[in-house]
Amino acid sequence: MNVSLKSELLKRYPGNPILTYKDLPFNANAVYNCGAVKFGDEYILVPRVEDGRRDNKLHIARSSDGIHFRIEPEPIPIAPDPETEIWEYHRYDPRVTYLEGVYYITYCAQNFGEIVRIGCIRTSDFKSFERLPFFTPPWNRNCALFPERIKGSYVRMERPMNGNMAVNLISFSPDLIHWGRHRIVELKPQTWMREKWGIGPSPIKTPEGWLVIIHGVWLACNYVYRLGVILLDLEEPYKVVGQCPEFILTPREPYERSGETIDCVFSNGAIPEEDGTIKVYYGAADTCVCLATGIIQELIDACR
Ligand code: M1P
Repeated sequence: MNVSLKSELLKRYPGNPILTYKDLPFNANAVYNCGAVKFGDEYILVPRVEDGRRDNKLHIARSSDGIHFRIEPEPIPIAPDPETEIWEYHRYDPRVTYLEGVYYITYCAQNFGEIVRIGCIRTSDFKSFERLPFFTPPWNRNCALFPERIKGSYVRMERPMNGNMAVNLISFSPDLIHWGRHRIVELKPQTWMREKWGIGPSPIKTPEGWLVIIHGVWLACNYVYRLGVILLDLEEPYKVVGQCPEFILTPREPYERSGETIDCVFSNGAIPEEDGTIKVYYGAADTCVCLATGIIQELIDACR
């Protein structure tokens, strides 16, 4: 039986947007898609900041309530890739994963040749950052680490691409350096995500599976980016054990429909709370940072 949701499962914070270019003390074009994590009592966002040249950098923003953030004016200092010494000039779509006592930030690294691949830095204090060698080969733009090893291996979901052709994989590693045993994520694409889809924030462990917020793209007159949710098997995470057939957030508000990219909600950061709710931070129209909240059990039930 087809059961429809009564409404989208994510509810917008009425004070959206929560971060814009006006929150920076310099000429910036936009502040959007951010990683998110709880660090002690502090909420930390890692937003994508597009400066006055439209070059993209990663910054840190801090908050005590998860709503009102103070963004640090200096970007995260990131050294060149330790093996090739390549220093990319665009860094975007950071995803933060707390793994074995360390915070890993995977991000899109794009250099002058416009080659995009995944870079990775790690930190334990959000003050100093260590860079790992390039995390993927070229042509990969969506990658998040799982927050724990599965059967002894580190795990990530990644999306290598060939133009607009993209495939989502689960890959395994013994050491966070060498990756293999790639398995395609067995998802049945829905109409609203038929062009492509990809991982959003780092997966969240629940008793019923890994809860993964995704984005999906539909081509109308333009690409329309929406959010959805799936549930992956705890032991074999390339197996989809649940999938909400409907989107859980679609561009409706003016700040989501108009901006650098029209009709776009895109999330790569979410924070589960102890009361069973989840804060989902999302970029709206590739222009500003917004907040929506949901109830974790409702998201799981919708996948079932
Ligand atoms: O412009 C929409 C999004 O496009 C890219 O996402 P994807 O590769 O998944 O289509 C990214 O540049 C993302 O930052 C952006 O919001």
